[in-house]
Amino acid sequence: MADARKIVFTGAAGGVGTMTRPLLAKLYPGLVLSDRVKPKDLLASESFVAADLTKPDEIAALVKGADSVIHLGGHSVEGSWDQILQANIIGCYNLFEAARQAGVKRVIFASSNHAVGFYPRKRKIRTDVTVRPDSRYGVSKAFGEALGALYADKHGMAVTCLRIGNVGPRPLDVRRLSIWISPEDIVQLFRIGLEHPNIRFDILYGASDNEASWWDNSRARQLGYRPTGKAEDHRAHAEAEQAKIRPDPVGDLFQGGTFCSAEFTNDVKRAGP
Ligand code: 15L
Repeated sequence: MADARKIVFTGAAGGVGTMTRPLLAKLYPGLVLSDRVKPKDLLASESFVAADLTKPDEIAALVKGADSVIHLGGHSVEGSWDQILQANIIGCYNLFEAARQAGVKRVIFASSNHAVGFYPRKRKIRTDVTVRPDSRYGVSKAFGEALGALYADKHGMAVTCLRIGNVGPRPLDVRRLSIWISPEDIVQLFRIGLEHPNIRFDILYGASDNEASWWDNSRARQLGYRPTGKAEDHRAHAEAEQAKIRPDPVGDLFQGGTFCSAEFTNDVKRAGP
């Protein structure tokens, strides 16, 4: 039976949107997808509203009457300051503000591991560490988390920020053995954000059950998260792919990898906590 709630899913045409849509369609028939361009393969149970995050009127029309929003929209990698500013800073503000005005109760915000990318790989971190972004993109994700906290504390919105590692069918390289998440597991986290009665403001790591994890995800487990993906099952593939990549003297030390080494001009001993 269709969920009576209107649930909006931004960034539906992007990589994570494309991987999770078929799973979400089964759980939430009636899901309202949004992006700037319509996905070609719209299912009968999905509807689509085109909207540009930088246009407040379009976002207001999108979230009107919505109960919840899964916000994946925006620029999903490092970009120029203007790209990040428009899509991830102004766009994220427009989304939260339109959601508040429309009385949206829950927002799931796609944050990223790059909000904390300058933590060394040898350190296991919890979700309450100081942010250490590794890029303008990472800064925008820290900004989105801060906005989420503001709307939760000031307006009572139930906000779940997912510091997503890397979503895909399997880990792409050795770094991803620590941060990989399967599409099924990220959908579990979306469901927690959409349904768990105890959410006020939470930051959770978007990672599967990875033996080599750098993250303490005990809060997610407390909320019922039971990941089924195990990066170790794909170690041989990840190592074979890693062998094709040149060593990165900066990126290989830090959790954010190449996002840390890009544009890096510091002495490596002075970087990270
Ligand atoms: C991210 O935040 C990006 O959206 C994704 O494209 C990957 O680069 C991922 O992080 C990663 O760290 O592997």
